[in-house]
Amino acid sequence: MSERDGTRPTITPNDFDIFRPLNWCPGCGNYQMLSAMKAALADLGLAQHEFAIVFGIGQHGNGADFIKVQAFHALHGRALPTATGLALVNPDLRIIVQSGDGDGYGLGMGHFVHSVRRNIDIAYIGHNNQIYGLTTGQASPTSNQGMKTPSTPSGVLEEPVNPLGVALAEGATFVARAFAGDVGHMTWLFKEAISHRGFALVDVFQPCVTFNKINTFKWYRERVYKLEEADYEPDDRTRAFELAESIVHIHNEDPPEASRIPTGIFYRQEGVPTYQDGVPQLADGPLWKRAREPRDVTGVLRAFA
Ligand SMILES: Cc1ncc(C[n+]2csc(CCOP(=O)(O)OP(=O)(O)O)c2C)c(N)n1
Ligand code: SF4
Repeated sequence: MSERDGTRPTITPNDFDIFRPLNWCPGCGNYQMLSAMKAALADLGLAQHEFAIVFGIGQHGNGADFIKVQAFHALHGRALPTATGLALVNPDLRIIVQSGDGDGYGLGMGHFVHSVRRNIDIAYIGHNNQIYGLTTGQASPTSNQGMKTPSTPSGVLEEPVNPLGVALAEGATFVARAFAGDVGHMTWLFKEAISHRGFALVDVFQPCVTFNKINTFKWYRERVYKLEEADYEPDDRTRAFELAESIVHIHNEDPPEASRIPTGIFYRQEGVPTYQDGVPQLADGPLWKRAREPRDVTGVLRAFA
């Protein structure tokens, strides 16, 4: 079977395997996220040349070495600008970004805000372990208020960043949250986000079993519930914002019944033009297809000699 004769090859999650040792700690939530991504890509039937994944810097970013796809490991906090470049050169590619809470909502927060308001066609997967994993456990922008870490020995002073609220405020057209302990649900959300036209956020609570001893699998499991099972329709931005806002004020010591965490699709809006749709330079097709003739740039170079 081949795409040339009109059929598509069957793709399985194992097609994305790389046979090299993974260096995440045993039990890290990143493993489930990797499995869910492979399952989502296989279910979508995307051939490897049809998409690319850009990773940030952090434990999550090591995923670039653990999945057989066109993967890029961007500078710290710069996964989105790198992905935006790819998306503009080849709008036919499906672009996925995987970034950590420190990488994406700290150093990369400016890029996050502007990518959302552009509605650039990118699926953004946040590895939100509420801690800096790679640099051994400092507080991150999403660490809960009061949390004691090596960088905040008397407790985090400020309220955490609200990635879903920021995305909604900036006009995001797909906003969702997943829990790494539920691979089936997470796979479905990844598929929905990758299929969505426009900026799609899936913020994933991904336990760091080594440096975050508070927001553990057990801690999340006692609190998460699914919006699809709670008679919730993701079509009202104000309601979605209220829901996103309710989670920010959770304190780690709050009992499970007082700190319910919704997962699923908070908000979805179809049919909004993407950034790529409006870029005049793309009106005649992808840039890479038009750059066929070698160009003489010696004159330009001479100007800088
Ligand atoms: C410009 C710059 N500043 C700081 C660092 C150090 N650094 C590397 S990863 C990281 C935090 C990663 O945290 P997060 O994004 O939450 O990823 P995780 O490791 O938890 O997956 C930091 C501060 C760096 N590599 N580059
Ligand atoms: S330090 Fe935390 S985020 Fe990094 S691999 Fe270990 S468990 Fe995962």
